[in-house]
Amino acid sequence: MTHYRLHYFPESGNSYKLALMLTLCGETFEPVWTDFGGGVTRTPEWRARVNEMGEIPVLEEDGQRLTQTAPILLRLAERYGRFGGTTDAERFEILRWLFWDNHKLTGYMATYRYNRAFTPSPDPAVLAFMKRRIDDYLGILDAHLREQPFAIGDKPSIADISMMAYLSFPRHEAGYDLAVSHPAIAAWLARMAELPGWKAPYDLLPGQRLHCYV
Ligand SMILES: N[C@@H](CCC(=O)N[C@@H](CS)C(=O)NCC(=O)O)C(=O)O
Repeated sequence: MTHYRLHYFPESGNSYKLALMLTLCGETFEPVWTDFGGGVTRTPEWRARVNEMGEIPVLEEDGQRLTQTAPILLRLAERYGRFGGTTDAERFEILRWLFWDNHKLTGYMATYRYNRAFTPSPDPAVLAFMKRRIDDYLGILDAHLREQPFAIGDKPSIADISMMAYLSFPRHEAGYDLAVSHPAIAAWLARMAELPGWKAPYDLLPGQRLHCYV
């Protein structure tokens, strides 16, 4: 049986992607709370010892350290035979949405939410720039989900797990009331929350939290 250790901090949606995937696959993991707010991931020691890319999350599998959620999700999907699609066409679609999520939706939403909620005086111009981008991405995702229940059709996949992560935190953090602004996304999040074993981010990622300014 694989022993998983997840290096995380509670506000990290990227960590939630892996915690949720493991949980939905019936696995447990040892939580390794990391002082992201205190800057530990910026230290040369942490980068040398844990992740040269300076990023959370890191998933240890029996001591082997893995980083980057997309390839990790693909690996877990293959290992557990869950959420990975069954045809070449589905696997292509999963990759397509995973890349889009990493580059666009998560890429901007994670930075926007962190700046907006967890830094003391964010630059309003920077926030406005990022929000314009996110509004576009949420519109794209909402339109996609008006046509189908999940990212790649009628079954949930790791593309859904990846894209939903940052949209699953309490709404005051990013400031979007998705039920009002993007109802197809809100309905999709509700469908995902019905999966057996589903848990909300702060229930899966315990420990000391960052100060929230909003
Ligand atoms: N593409 C990476 C993104 C990881 C990431 O950006 N993590 C954030 C915390 S949730 C981080 O460590 N950011 C540090 C930085 O950008 O300097 C993944 O999917 O694992």
